[in-house]
Amino acid sequence: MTSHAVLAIGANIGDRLAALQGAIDLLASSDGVRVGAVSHVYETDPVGGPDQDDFLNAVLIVDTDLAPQDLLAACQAVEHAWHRTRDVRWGPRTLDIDIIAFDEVVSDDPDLTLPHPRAAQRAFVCIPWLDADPEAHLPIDGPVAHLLSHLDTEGVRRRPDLALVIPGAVR
Ligand code: A4P
Ligand code: MG
Repeated sequence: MTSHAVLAIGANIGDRLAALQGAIDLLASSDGVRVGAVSHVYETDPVGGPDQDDFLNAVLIVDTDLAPQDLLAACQAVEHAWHRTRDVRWGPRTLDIDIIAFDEVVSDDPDLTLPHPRAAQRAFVCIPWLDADPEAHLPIDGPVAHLLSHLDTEGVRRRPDLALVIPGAVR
């Protein structure tokens, strides 16, 4: 059975655009994962954590034959490939991949909480998600466009000079 998942990707160390594009390339080549849509790229003020550099953030829509835990494992393998270390919660990272939503699954499992518990409060997730899917909605919380109307969007700036591509897609 094919499921529909929403992934948020972010980086704030090193070559941030290369990390985001690398995430897309590696996910697209992962068994059971097809990247269907990708958002614009945004430069974003860091939210939470220590004093740190700005992030680049984007959102991907994927179709997958994997179970949620297996998709998380695939995402973590891609993070690992980018030498992601986990030193400080919410701290700087070469690449972070979060599963924002997986079909209509709702789970409070700390290893994979669905939908992502902070997605509805984060403009750096909601703005790119609407690029990739203008009809986006979160299980429980509802339409993302409505959620976004209540969020401070000042720290999220589109980078029209940067773009991400889906491997093999005709542009
Ligand atoms: N986990 C539970 N649910 C999920 C899920 N839906 N997706 C578990 C992915 N992972 C999930 O994640 C910690 C644990 O969360 C994992 O072991 C997984 O089993 P992590 O990636 O190791 O650590 P983290 O990313 O530091 O923590 P967390 O809680 O995912 O952080 P957030 O809330 O994602 O915040 N500011 C800007 N501007 N842009 C950003 O991208 N990101 C963060 C990270 C903070 N501030 C930011 C940004
Ligand atoms: Mg994370």
